[in-house]
Amino acid sequence: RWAGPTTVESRASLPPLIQGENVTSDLTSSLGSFTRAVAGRSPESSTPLEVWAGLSATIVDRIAEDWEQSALRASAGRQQHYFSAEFLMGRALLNNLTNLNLVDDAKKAVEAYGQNLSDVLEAERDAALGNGGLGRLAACFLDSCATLDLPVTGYGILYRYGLFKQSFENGFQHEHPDPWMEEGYPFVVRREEQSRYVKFDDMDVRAVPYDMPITGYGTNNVGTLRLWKSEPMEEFDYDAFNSQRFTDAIVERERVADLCRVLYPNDTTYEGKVLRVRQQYFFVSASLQAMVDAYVEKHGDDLTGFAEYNCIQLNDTHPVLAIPELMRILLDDHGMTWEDAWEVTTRTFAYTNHTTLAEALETWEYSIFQQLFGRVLEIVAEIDRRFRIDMAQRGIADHRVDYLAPISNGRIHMAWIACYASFSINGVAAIHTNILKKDTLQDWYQIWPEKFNNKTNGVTPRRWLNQCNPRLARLLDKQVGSDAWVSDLDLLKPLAKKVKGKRLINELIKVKKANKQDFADWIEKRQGITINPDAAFDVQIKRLHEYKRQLLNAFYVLDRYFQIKDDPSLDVTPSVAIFGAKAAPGYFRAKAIIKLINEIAELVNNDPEIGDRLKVVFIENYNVSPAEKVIPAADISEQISTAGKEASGTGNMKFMMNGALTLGTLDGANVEIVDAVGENNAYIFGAKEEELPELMASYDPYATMEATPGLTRVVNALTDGTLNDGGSGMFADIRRSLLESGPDGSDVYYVLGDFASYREARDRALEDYRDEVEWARKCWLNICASGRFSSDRTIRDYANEVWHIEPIEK
Ligand code: 4GP
Repeated sequence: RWAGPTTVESRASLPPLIQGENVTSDLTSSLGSFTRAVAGRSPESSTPLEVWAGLSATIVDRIAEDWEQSALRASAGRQQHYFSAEFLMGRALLNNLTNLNLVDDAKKAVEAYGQNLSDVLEAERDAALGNGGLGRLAACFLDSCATLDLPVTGYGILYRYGLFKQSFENGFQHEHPDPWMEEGYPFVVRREEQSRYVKFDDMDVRAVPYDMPITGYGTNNVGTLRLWKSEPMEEFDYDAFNSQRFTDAIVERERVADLCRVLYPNDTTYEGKVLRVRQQYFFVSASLQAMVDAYVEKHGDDLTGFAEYNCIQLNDTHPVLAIPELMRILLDDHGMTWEDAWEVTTRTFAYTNHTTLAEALETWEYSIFQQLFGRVLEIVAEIDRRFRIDMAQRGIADHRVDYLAPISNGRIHMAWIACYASFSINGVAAIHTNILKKDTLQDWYQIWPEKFNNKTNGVTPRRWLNQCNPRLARLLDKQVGSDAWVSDLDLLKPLAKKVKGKRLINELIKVKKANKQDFADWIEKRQGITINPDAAFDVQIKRLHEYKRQLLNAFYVLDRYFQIKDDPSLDVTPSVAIFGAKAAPGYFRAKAIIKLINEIAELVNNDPEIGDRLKVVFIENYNVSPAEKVIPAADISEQISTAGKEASGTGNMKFMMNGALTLGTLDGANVEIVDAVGENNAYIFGAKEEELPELMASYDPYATMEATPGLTRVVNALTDGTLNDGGSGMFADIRRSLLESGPDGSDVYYVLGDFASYREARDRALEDYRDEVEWARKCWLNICASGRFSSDRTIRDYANEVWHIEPIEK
């Protein structure tokens, strides 16, 4: 097993947050007790997973009282509630140990039983309750809220199966269920007494909350993520069971359990869509009931003041049903008038959009609402009726009103409901918010410019620097003189002036080298691939989507392969192209690109003539934990989406923080990264967002391919027998998508158009990489300029400008 140092080192110089007579011996004895209780045997003979469970329970035991107190204090004033269908949390134990500064004590405690902390930490499964971007963002946000002592609670769903596990079979992606908490998960606590009932027209279910403590760094404030689980109203039909109708007795149970079974069930079928809408309603209804009950308990049954004390952020459109549901609760359960209820509702909700792709905005068939909840549909219809009157009074043309109405063409438009009812609408990077204003949400912007604001994303420097890159963290401690930068990343800014320091830069080089060696060891053990740690690690990790253009990256690799084949003595900077990506199970072309990259890896990695000059690694089952391994080891950060398509990106920020240089288009937060670090410290290429409409109007992909040296050979390799798609026709489909005209062809993501400029920029980066010291200087400047991309900054902005909440008094 890999036992590299990146997972277990901490800075012993800091006093442990939890004071005690003797932290280590306390911890050792609790670890012994909890492990024995979990495993039913001595810690010495327990498995690493059992010791993990014991240690995790020990941590929950330690923070229990702080958690209780924090919840009490938070409920005293105005609170913020973060509604999200996804929370991509990753592992919890090391994060909590680091926040509580207990890593060293835990190491000793575990060793006292002859176990190894590294193995114990590696035994934990990722809580992958999210697909990617917006789910991981939600997880970073919770970390920042806890660290900043803000009264914020997250609400979501306790999926039994998180994001599918990915395996490669013959280079093809296969999906497998991920029963992440089947073997026990101490970081969620069932709160039976807080259960609520959620009513659908065709079934009633019990919603039982499982609360997860969210520790912050350097604070005893502990926040909460509340994940709802669906359970039947009654355990099972006893009569049916008694009369030997066993199946009947459990069918209803299973139907209810289905509700929370998987993250994003396949919604290409009608049944899948019904299930998804059911999930969405389930968690927002339960969450709102709990919030309203808490309000009534404190302030009495008059709910007109609800929005003074509560604000809800809608993480994309998935929780938008909360809008009609709050209306329903206020009207039906609390007897408010429509006007009063609408006033409360429109002062409660704020909406974050995460995509510029209009086709990604959720709409649902009217009939789904009819089937699931007639009353909610009635309320949506009334919102729609009043919306139309409201718009007519504002003099908005009929066809526009029709387009923007909550109900049109037999569908319910979730984003339009969100835009109408929310007091704040934000994008997630400056360029994205501008695109929303001028394009995706332009009508709304014209009517309500004051609702629009930008909140550029951020990532938590706790997990994404302090925890995943302890070597760099120690170097920063030394330079700052303390660990204060961990909760105030702007403290790195003045360090930029040290960029000429030879000793410092040499230390940085050493840190990166050691991280790369760790990654090389890890991937060798995990997937049996040997890579040279001195080669440039060029990394693209993110969901597989055509707009993210993994294909462009793959084409570069193939082109370089052919160049070396043409001239076997070609002197190029050795590099490793590292990929990590999952494709949505029903997204054929994304899966084709995965197969393609795996085929290219086969071709390149097994050709002795290529040697160390070029290698391709595809990290199987990419998730939060593998990201923590590869990001600290990266030299080049691939952020190469078609300009205007990536709302923000957050991986780009994690790489920057860890001293990798961005190779990217002027898209999403790349724009702000370049602004922060300067053009000379990043590699920018490709068509700009404002240029693309004109370029696309006269774009001829075929002619572009032919005019770009080497490109025809690369594209032809898809179908000329160089690469084998196993008879699936996948590679021919990719080729068609680039070269054929028509709505599904024409290279809409401009892969061929940007190829030449991408190749030039990547070549230049690899050339520059040869000058180790100059390269490291650029890395240092990136690290020092990354403060703007801490999620602490983002959360402060939300707290001050949207949520209007204050840190809780301690
Ligand atoms: C993602 C965006 O694609 C990404 O650019 C952004 O950084 C992230 O949200 C967080 O804001 N969108 C999604 C999604 O995850 O499901 O639309």
